[in-house]
Amino acid sequence: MKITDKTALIVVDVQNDFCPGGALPVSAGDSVVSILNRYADLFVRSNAPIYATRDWHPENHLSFKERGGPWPPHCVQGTEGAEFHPRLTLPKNATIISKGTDPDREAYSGFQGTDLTERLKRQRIERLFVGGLATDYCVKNTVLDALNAGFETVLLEDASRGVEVQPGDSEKAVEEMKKRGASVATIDQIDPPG
Ligand code: VGL
Ligand code: ZN
Repeated sequence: MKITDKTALIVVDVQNDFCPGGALPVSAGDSVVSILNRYADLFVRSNAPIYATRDWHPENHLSFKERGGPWPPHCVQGTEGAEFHPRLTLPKNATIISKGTDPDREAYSGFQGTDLTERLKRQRIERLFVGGLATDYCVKNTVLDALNAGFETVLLEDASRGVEVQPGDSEKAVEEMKKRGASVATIDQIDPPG
């Protein structure tokens, strides 16, 4: 698989709260960091754009338990938990997409309530490589929305981990993404740049 200037990398929600020690930890969530750094390096060397989404909730977000939602408070704007993992090395020109900022709306997908589609179309991007946290929520919804928006979409399986509220949720999510037309890749399948 080749990275061209029509390919973008979407790094999904690699934030402290989704890593061990955070408010809504994904088991071994931090294990995606070093592999995503390798993907990011390949994209930089290929002059291909990198986007990083972040869950960026107000304090009173409807997904939080005190408002009847399913989750403990997490990724509250301006807190350390909402920061990207300290070992994630994104280039300075990476585009950050904040989502879930409306207190009254859930937004698992990086496309929901953001200008991500317009930005990608403006850059003439045709294919997306998507990895991060969590496979069974934000990665899944981002991949499905990408397919709906007409992008050829590749799930980076070695760079994604799930919350697994129920065991097997990640595997189910991967099956659903594939059924809807996503392909799946690992880093050994990417052609070296140049
Ligand atoms: C996510 C649960 C709640 C995610 C975000 O990034 O997958 N999961 N908010
Ligand atoms: Zn959230």
